[in-house]
Amino acid sequence: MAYQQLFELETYLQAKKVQVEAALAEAVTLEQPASLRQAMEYSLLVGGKRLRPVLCLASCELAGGEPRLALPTACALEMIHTMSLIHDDLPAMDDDDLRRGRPTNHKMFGEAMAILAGDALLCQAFEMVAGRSSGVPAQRLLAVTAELARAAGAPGLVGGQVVDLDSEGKRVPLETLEFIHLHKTAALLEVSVISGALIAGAAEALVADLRRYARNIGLAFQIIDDILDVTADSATLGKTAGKDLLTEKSTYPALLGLEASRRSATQLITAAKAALAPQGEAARPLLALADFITTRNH
Ligand code: GRG
Repeated sequence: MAYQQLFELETYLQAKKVQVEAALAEAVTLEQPASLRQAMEYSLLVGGKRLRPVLCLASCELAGGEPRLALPTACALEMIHTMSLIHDDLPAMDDDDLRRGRPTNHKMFGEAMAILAGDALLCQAFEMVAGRSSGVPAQRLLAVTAELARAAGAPGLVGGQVVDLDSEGKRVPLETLEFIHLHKTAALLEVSVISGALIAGAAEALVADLRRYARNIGLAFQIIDDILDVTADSATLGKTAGKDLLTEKSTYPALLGLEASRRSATQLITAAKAALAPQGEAARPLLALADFITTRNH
């Protein structure tokens, strides 16, 4: 990527991230129980690249919408993502002590509170869309709600996580691995992109192009995540590195090797960018975000 483009992306990402962080800081309005609020905000407010909300805002903009109107949905996406990380880190699942450079939620507040803080964030996500998105036509919010529920639930993250857990300690075929990645990771990235466009009232053809873009970046994102688990250290990742090898997880690097995995990720990003070719210059932020996925180091 040219220096100028990289610089612009950093400025763009930073500006959007600041907007999202400000909205998230005000989102949890719960007063009692204070302990629950503390556990929710602990995981929601510190750290994270905020990639999903930024994708949502960028896609809303591309579709000609006002990003301000997509901000509650952007927060909802980060809430669902955060709750999935809290639950993923639990002893019953990946059993991790470190997340976003800090002790995991259950290490800080105990397992019961971590489960409940995750539950509360999931429910609040739907409230953000259905109850705090003034100015957006109800029909569009209904479509976003349905997409979000599918992406988070059994046909998305939950289903992907079930197959992921079931695959531990086994060598699964590439199709199973792709199923896991598409459900556990790509589904939420897909709805991040699609929801922004739906809020803007995008035409079906654009939604279809964005879906193709999103599925490709989603799969590439998880492949890069697998690669970083092998090549980066815990301090850079903010979570325990080398965990996949330790738990004998099937990953792209384990099945294909590092070089072939990198090639796969690059091909997917190329396909993602091709899907947005009809949008011309207006797609630049989403194209730059696609590049960011392969060049990121954490
Ligand atoms: C959603 C109802 C519901 C339940 C959750 C636990 C679970 C079911 C699913 C696990 C999903 C999971 C943890 C997938 C991994 C996705 C992934 C690559 C996360 C890392 O995302 P980054 O790098 O993290 O964007 P930051 O910290 O930057 O936000």
